[in-house]
Amino acid sequence: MTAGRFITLEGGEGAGKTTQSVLLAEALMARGVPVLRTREPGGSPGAELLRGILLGGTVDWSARAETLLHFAARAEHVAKTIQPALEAGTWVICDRFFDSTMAYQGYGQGADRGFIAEQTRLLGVAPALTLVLDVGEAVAVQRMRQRGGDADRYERLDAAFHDRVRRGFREIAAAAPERCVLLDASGDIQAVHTAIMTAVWTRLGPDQSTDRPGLHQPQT
Ligand code: T5A
Repeated sequence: MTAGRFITLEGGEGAGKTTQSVLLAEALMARGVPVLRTREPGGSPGAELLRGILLGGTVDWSARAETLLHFAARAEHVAKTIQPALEAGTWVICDRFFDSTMAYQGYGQGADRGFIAEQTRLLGVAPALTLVLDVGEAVAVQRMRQRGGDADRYERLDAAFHDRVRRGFREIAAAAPERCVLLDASGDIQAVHTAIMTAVWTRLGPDQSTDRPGLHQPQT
């Protein structure tokens, strides 16, 4: 049994992560790759409980407590969902992971970034590839409007917060080029999907390693 591959999608609100994770999963499955799509916060029963607290609650958490709640949810998600899938040879596509904690709690809310980096190290699991979807504020606002629904605790924060989050993601991507690909996600859905398939093929295609399921060159 070959180990699966772990891919995360990151970026600010309305960047198109959910839309693109669905398309990526479909494209990989069409090539015969077993795929599990999941998300954070959440992705396992315990982590989904914490998601409700983090997104819907009214508590004004200290930045460090909020960081640890995200890492508690993540530890549960890794143990119950991500690790077993990878060990079974399934590719895991995750909508947000530890970079979101660095961007939102670290850059956005002012939590100690060294503390977040240490929690990240202690987690002991890292994606093989992180696709960081980048869009400007005007596009993000328009897409959020289009998506509809009630705004969660983070979506209600002001433009300056979301600007810090965006800067955070760009700096995270620049500091880890071996893992991250920063993509301009302001184009149409198909254009962004094509850029994602190119990144996945380039980073995780068959020439890059011998211990993964076959990934055939994308036609998109
Ligand atoms: N959080 C999370 C933290 O603070 N710390 C953490 O550690 C973690 C893990 C999660 C919140 O939690 C915070 C960050 C978040 O605020 P969520 O509900 O999971 O909340 O929110 P998001 O991940 O931000 O999901 P969104 O739906 O807001 O954004 P997506 O998934 O990036 O966007 P998507 O795909 O839903 O698209 C939005 C709309 O735009 C359209 C879609 O059809 C949809 O209507 N769209 C496009 N339109 C035109 N062109 C394109 N290229 C388009 N792509 C999508």
